[in-house]
Amino acid sequence: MKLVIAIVQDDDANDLIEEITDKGFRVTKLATTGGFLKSGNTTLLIGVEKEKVDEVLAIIEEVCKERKQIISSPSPVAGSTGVYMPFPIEVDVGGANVFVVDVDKYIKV
Ligand code: 2BA
Repeated sequence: MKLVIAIVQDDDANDLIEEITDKGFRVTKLATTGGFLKSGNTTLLIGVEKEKVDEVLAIIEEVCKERKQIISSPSPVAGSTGVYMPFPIEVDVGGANVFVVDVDKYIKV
């Protein structure tokens, strides 16, 4: 048995959980905080048979793949008195950090 630990963006978490459970896997969601940005992310614990790990990794890759997104960022109008104009900027979103850990023993009592 393996434990897949996936740290993903909050925005991707629900889609990923849905996809994982639809495919018959079991998952636990933890609300976590990144040490660098000190902002929220989501850690999923997925216990899975060894031969199914690649299937789980493929789902994570599909749902969480890095992509570009246009967001609207307010920018101060030069020389104005606090008037802000939104302007579009392209940012990278998505991606996942995944650890696959050997599980010595799993019991459910
Ligand atoms: P990522 O490398 O994609 O990491 C996203 C989150 O995944 C991290 O959030 C952390 O919660 C977790 N994570 C990544 N690698 C890990 C590991 N080896 N062990 C445990 N948890 C791990 P943050 O720590 O808030 O980092 C957010 C983003 O800031 C990172 O995205 C990376 O792009 C950047 N970053 C992190 N540490 C950095 C550093 N020392 N210097 C420059 N940029 C850094």
